[in-house]
Amino acid sequence: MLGTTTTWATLGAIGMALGTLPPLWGWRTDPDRRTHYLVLAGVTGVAAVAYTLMAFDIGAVSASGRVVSIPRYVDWLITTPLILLFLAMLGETGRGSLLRLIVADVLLLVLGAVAVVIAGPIRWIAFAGGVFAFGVLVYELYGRIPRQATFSNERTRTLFITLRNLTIALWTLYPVVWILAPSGISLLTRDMTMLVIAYLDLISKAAFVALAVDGLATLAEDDAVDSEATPTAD
Ligand code: RET
Repeated sequence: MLGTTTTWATLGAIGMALGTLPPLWGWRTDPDRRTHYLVLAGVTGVAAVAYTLMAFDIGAVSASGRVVSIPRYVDWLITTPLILLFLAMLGETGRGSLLRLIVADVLLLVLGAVAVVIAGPIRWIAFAGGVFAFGVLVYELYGRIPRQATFSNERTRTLFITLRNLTIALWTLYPVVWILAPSGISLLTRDMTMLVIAYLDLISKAAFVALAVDGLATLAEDDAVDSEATPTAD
């Protein structure tokens, strides 16, 4: 059984479940940043459920001779907006930019899923549309948000930049894997694709969440030092 889709999905489920523990701990201990921690727990928590379903091969649909995993795309549709929401919360850039990010994100995922299931060359047009939407998302994260952001302090800005760079670097690999996988030119088998995507998902979710929790904990320590230094200030 080693090396099959089931094995990688099971390992993914375990990794995501473990990755949910640090934000739950933060949620209990830091009442000032409960929403931040809840968003982070959602990222890995939802993925843990999706990977459990995939480990049991639930929700795999065949179309045009290819398999699209419904739990995978539903997971992405819920959790990638949560990742973007967390980044937008750090920058406090307002609703407009969050909306642009989420519309671009949902669009690229829907186009990617459509491109898996439809037949003929038109699927490559859907894929190209997805890549274009990804370009809009990158522009927003690299260009606009850093210009408009009102970071509450330097540490928050650094945390944003670290997490944003990790996100863009890893997300860029997904369309590359899409092309190499059975969805594209079939250079990778279905098992290998599951391994590579599980690995990418673990870094872009569990590692993102771990770094974010660490960053939030440092911000909480700073708050504590500040209030000790100026006990009368609110
Ligand atoms: C697709 C194909 C269409 C073009 C593009 C894609 C990008 C997908 C991305 C997925 C990110 C998923 C993450 C999951 C975390 O667990 C849909 C493959 C651009 C960026 C971060």
